[in-house]
Amino acid sequence: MSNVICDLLGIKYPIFQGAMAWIADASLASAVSEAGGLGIIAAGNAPADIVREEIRKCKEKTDKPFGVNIMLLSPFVEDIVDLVCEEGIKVITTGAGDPGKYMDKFKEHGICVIPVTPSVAHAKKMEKLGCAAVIAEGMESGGHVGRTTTMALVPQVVDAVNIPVIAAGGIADGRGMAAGFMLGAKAVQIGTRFLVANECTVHENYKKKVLKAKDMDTVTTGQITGHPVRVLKNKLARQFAVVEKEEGGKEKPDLERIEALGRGALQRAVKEGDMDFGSVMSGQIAGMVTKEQPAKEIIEEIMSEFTALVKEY
Ligand code: TUI
Repeated sequence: MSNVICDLLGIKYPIFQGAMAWIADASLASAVSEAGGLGIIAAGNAPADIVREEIRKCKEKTDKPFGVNIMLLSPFVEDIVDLVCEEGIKVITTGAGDPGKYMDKFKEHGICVIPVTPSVAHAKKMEKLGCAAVIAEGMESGGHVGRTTTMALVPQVVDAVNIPVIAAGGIADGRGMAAGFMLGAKAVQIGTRFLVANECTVHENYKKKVLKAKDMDTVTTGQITGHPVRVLKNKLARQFAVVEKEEGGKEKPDLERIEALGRGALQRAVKEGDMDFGSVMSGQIAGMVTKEQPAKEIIEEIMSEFTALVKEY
């Protein structure tokens, strides 16, 4: 079966692995790429040396295409842009901003740029910049989120642009994938389900918390900073709620006090397994993620459910 995203990127299945900061490393990305999806290494806010090491490891583990996600709020963004060019990365996704400043450089290096987009206006801008496709990510996702749901965002972005759209946010099985395609997407991006892949190196406590989570267990923190982040409820999330309420009631909220709560919190959860005061980023679909499996099994299960629902894609 032919699919525009598979043809563009040279992959077997139109499934991207979500680029989870400090989590999506060479181990997970190479397993997803080996299984026929697009594995993506998350640069997050890691320095270039760490990301370079993951890129090199990934090249050793697979000869299939894989991508790198550039988180545009990273203090190391310029170094990461140089790095992906030097390393000959063929496809990058971007998150949390506008990659416009770097487009000439990406084009010079023949890199296919696929930004995450939270809105129609942003998606149109990305098309004008010469991006190959966009990932329309609904607020069901884990981590840094926009304000519109996947159900409402995807068809509006599909209608607004002429480049292919990848649906993300709240997708974890073949039904979600089929729904994305019904809305006009040509591929899907899945994060939360890959958190519990065998090859995912996130702390065991993190995996357990995702596996135990129910439908109502996520909240967004940091709303008033303009960078809301979806996480599983814990003591840190409650602290955020208290501090945000206090600061929200002031004429001049101390946003630094809120930013400070989040600083280093993702690594605390991912590396140390601190489920009380770590930031346990996860999508709303966590309640449906109930077993740890190899990435290949996850992809094959999703594809077999999807193809049974949609005979042609
Ligand atoms: O980037 C993500 N998810 C992330 S990044 C991350 S690391 C982080 N940690 C703490 C605070 C902030 C980030 C954890 N999760 N997803 C992609 C995404 N991009 N979601 C939303 C957006 C987005 C938002 C605004 C993309 C573009 C955008 O444009 C605004 C503008 O006007 O440029």
